[in-house]
Amino acid sequence: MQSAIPCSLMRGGTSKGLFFLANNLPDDPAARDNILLAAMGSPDDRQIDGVGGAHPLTSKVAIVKASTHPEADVDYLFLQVSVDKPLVSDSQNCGNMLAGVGPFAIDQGLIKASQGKTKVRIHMVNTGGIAVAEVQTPDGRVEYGGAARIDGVPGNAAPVLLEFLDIAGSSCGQLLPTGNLIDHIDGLEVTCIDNGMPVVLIRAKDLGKTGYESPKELEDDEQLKQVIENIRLKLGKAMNLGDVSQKTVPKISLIAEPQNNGTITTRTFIPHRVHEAIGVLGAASVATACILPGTVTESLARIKPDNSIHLIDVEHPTGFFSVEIELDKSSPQAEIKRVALLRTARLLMRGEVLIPEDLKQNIK
Ligand code: NQM
Repeated sequence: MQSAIPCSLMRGGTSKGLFFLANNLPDDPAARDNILLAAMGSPDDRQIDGVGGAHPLTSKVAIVKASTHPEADVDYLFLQVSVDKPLVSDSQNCGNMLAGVGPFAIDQGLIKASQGKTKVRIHMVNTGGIAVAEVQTPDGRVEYGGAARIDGVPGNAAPVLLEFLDIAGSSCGQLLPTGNLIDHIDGLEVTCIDNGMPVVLIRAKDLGKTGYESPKELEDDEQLKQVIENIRLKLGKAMNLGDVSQKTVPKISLIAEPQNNGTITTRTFIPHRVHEAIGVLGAASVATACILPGTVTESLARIKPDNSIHLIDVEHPTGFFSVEIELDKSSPQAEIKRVALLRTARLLMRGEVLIPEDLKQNIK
């Protein structure tokens, strides 16, 4: 006999993973993590004995519950389940899985849907900010089908609009975690930024790359990966993230001039594999660096004439990620007022994940 835990398998943006109601998992993090490792089939390169997809982008978990936060409807805890190590990390948020949280909360009856569209206010437990997701709910139920398209996902689906009001410094305490627009490390100029996700931007050409390589080409370059990991470990401390050797932040984005009329091109290490696209909050951080004068993006990014709302098209290996950033021009430093973007999500399967007998004592 195995133990059965109710959950849903969902695509959120360009990621995929299991969504659980918190009361179906143990409260104790160690017991919970053992169950999640078993559910995903980690550690194993192929995750053959679990439902994980053998890549960090498909080895993700969202845990959702009704919120006690005064400004939120639900709490969302994101957990990254390592593919090849017995490790579950809450050190980062995930804006792609976030796209599935509103639909999941409505499907599970945590929130009552309105007629037409339903706004779900989500407390992002990992970083503490609030996101508002607008979910399509004609007839008072989640509609997954629709005409919206996002790069990195075939076909189309119902739009899920995501809006963030307070994500600057989400993990590092401030937008520019080192206090500088440019830092010098190992002979390179970099920009460290956290507008929802801690990211280090490096000009690809400074690392001997074009910035237009495929993820596989970059992943096959062992020397490059070592250089990037050394920089990441050093900058983790400088960005107030402490020892990041077991953490999945900061991300490293190699940047280059846009190739397809966008604002900038990116190739993003997350941090040991290269993203097939770019993370949601990762894109928000890169886009923000593009509108700050004096960062390493300055000679590369093509920014349209200045106004209070910037639409930044972040190019990535499988297309574009468009991020809208509204600045508060009345504040002396033109503070970021709002970040908005489009995602889609889809419920793929609903049921129970089965956990081996020896973990049974940990299951509620
Ligand atoms: O940056 C991958 C993803 C992510 C994270 C990663 C994300 C985000 O695409 O908000 O969505 O950078 O680890 O799921």
